[in-house]
Amino acid sequence: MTVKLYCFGESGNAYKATLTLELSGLEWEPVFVDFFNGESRSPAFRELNPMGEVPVMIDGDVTLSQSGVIQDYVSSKSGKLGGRSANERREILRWQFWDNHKMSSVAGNTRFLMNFLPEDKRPAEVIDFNQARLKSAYKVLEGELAERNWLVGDAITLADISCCGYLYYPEPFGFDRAEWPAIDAWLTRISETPGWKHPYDLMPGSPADRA
Ligand SMILES: N[C@@H](CCC(=O)N[C@@H](CS)C(=O)NCC(=O)O)C(=O)O
Repeated sequence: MTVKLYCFGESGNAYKATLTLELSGLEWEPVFVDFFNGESRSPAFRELNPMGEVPVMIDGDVTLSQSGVIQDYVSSKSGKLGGRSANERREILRWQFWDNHKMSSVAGNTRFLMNFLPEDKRPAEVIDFNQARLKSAYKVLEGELAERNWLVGDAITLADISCCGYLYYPEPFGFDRAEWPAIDAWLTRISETPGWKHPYDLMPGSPADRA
């Protein structure tokens, strides 16, 4: 059965789920959510996910939200990307929680404020505050990746896919690859994984559609 993944191209959280699906080899298809016209706030979408968030996955009678949980489901089902031991699995979870809390949520909000809000509504102080928080997160990531090729173990895992969720997007949000050499090399390594795709090539919808 084909897994359905509710997503839109601009969503780094959906990218984590779709890239995991793509690299896992499971059969899947995207279902476009018209986020910028309010679809994720509609009653129909809230039926699907009362949290009102993208991504959502449906596989037969299993419906899941939260990118990390979808990643975990896909990894369990495919036997891929989930680490080689219980210890590695816990390490992956550490990175997923850290990413969701300290990096992706701040990156996603900052990118939204800087690019998708009308210019006269962009709150400069909030953006500055968020960018300082992000810099601390990049420092953590840079420090770890200066020591090794992958966040957990010796191969790409869900941890890498979670943490890279926002880092390939071209819209500015306070991340410049050139300033972070270990992160830069790691992003290149991930993008050289067979089957890798850029978010705008993997999911429907991009800023170009709304230009
Ligand atoms: N922790 C969640 C975050 C999901 C999330 O914030 N998704 C955004 C799109 S990238 C969303 O749907 N936001 C709607 C809202 O916050 O109202 C995950 O990893 O799936």
